[in-house]
Amino acid sequence: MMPENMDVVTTPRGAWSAAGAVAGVAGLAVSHAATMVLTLRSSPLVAVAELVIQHVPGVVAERVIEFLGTKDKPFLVVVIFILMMLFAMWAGRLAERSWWKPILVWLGMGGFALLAVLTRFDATALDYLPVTAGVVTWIVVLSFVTEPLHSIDAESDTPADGRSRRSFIIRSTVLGVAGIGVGIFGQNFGAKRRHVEQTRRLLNLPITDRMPPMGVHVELDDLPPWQTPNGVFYKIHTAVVVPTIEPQDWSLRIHGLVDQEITLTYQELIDRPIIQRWITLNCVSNPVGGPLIGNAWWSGVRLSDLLEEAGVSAEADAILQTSQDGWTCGTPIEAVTDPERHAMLAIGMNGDALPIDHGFPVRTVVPGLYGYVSACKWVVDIEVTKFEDFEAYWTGKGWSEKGPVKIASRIDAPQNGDDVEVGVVSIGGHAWAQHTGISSVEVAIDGGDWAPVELGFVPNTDTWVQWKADVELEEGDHTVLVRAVGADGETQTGVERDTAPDGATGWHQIEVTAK
Ligand SMILES: Nc1nc2c(c(=O)[nH]1)N[C@H]1C(S)=C(S)[C@@H](COP(=O)(O)O)O[C@H]1N2
Ligand SMILES: [Mo]
Repeated sequence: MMPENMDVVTTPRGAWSAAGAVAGVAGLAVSHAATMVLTLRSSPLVAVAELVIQHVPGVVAERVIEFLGTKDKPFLVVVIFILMMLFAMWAGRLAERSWWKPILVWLGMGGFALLAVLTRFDATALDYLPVTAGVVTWIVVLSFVTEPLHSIDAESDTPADGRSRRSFIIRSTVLGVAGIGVGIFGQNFGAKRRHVEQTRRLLNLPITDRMPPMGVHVELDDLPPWQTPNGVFYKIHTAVVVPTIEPQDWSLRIHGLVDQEITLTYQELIDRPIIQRWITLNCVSNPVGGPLIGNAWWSGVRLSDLLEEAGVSAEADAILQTSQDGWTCGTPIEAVTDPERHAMLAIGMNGDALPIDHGFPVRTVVPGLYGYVSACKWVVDIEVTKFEDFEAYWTGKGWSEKGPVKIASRIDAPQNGDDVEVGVVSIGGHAWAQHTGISSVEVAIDGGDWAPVELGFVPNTDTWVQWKADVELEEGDHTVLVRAVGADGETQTGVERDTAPDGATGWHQIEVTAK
């Protein structure tokens, strides 16, 4: 028989260590998940192991490798993991008497991991994210799991203590399991994205790469290129975790007010005639002078052909597009049924298969309309319908139902606040009025008269155009204003309006100092 007082125990130190271990595992799992979801190369834990390998003296490393054969790296990762868990348990024990000491331990470990991650030669700007996510998880989980421990009375054993113990056990179990769950999700998602990325790279699509046409660039080195490379093309989507779709799993259904529904597989889509065009895409949320615009060589299947095959009913005035992640947009029917507009289901961007973040395997591109009403990424469903019968994602949030691109212009060089040399200064930038075209661009210095500038070549009216002006600047501060005139005779308005509900207006202005 056990004596009655056998289970009169103090808050066991083991409980504090266990809490630290739970937080430690959860944080590592979250950082691993973040690494996988962002498709970064390797987790902070692995980065730390690599840093150690780099800095261990050669002889030691050789001995270890000799001893362990090819298992040296997993072995090192396990050793680092155990070390981190010891630190985590220490942080847990510190939490008994102090709220800030454990945080110091976490920050120390995080700092070391950050060093390991950022000193890698292929570090990217995103690499700090998994470490940050891990440190935040450590801090939050530890304080949450240890909270009930604080109310356990070390001297006596009351019923309230029993409740606190139970609460502690439940919290640590739930968070431990949740942490591991997140890690497994991240692992699977990351593996999926890597797989889709591999499929994407191996695709042999009937598309071609194209150099920008002669003459599109004005002679000014500081301008961004006329063709925006995929890697720096702006990205806008509501999905936190973007869809990863294997081409063979993709299909598109065109239905609604049509004579005959069409369902297309990826293979059926790419077997159709392919059109390729230079088209500038821009976002309604782009402020005056802002960066949410890019120009690419798009390859795809003409949407008007497909809609003609489906047979659009005369009463339809819109298509409602839905992406695999449930985002929707409504596009005016005339913009997608007019063959001259070249609206397309794009499969290629700048000669490559569409990047995952830009809508792989298929997205819509409609020249002349802002992205939020037209450029559905990961598109899987097109319903021919009427505007009065639906509300799309952004129009349900106060943005205009229709979003034709407004004429606009931007100064790219010099930049606001730059110092320039006294004398002749070259100023340049971009102007656009997609599907209308730009007839001229003008600049005004220090509130003076508008003067026309030199324009680059454009292959069609759907791209932006580069412009350049050489102006004479005396010593001192100067303002530069730009405005564009459309091929339809419309002069860009100077009235300043916000991006909502249908696109910003106003002239882009910069200030420079000539020295
Ligand atoms: N599925 C989906 N497609 C989308 C969006 C989105 O949030 N989800 N955003 C739209 C918006 S607002 C713009 S401006 C363009 C941006 O396309 P990009 O990310 O390829 O530059 O995509 C459009 N297509
Ligand atoms: Mo947008």
